[in-house]
Amino acid sequence: MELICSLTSPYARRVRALAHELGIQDQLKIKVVKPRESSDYLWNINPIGKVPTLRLDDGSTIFDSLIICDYLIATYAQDWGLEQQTNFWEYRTRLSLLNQTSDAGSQARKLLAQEPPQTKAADFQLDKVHRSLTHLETTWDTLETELSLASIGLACTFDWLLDRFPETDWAALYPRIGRWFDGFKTRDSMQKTQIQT
Ligand SMILES: N[C@@H](CCC(=O)N[C@@H](CS)C(=O)NCC(=O)O)C(=O)O
Repeated sequence: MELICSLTSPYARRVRALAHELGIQDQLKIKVVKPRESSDYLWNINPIGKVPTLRLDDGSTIFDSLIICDYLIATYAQDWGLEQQTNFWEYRTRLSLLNQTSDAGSQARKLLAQEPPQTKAADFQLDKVHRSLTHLETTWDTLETELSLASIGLACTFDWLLDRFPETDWAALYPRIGRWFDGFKTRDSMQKTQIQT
């Protein structure tokens, strides 16, 4: 199967890191595209044109990142990451929150890149990121002991924020997440999927 992705996307990194955790990274052929440029290859198989997109060997396609991860877990390691989840809906909501935190961060970047920078609108998006990290920092009881799609998702999102907003001291603002991330980032799955800038 082929993972169509960019090497800067926190969403695609989540899939790549999960593949490492499941030990199936060699089964994913990585095809790098630039989703913001015209790409018939991507657009023909994913009308929304976003990465990551997974193309299966039978030609069918799966997107977005959470669905791709669900597919990989269901196919290769049913129940992986669920063992510590006492509340399934809380877990799924956390996954969605992490996705939307990346959405808000990415929206803020786009607004700041405009000429002139749309700082007020960007701050509105960044406030969402801060509220989300505060929520995760204060409510995620099993963060330090958990290995799940949610912890991979937080690591990928947090690392992306560190990279894209270096002027913010994220680890000082969110010390619990910062301490946890210092350990989590040494995992093979994180080391082998570092974001390329
Ligand atoms: N909800 C999607 C978000 C994916 C996403 O926004 N990917 C960005 C790259 S980081 C993209 O492809 N952007 C191109 C576009 O917006 O057209 C997922 O989880 O896969």
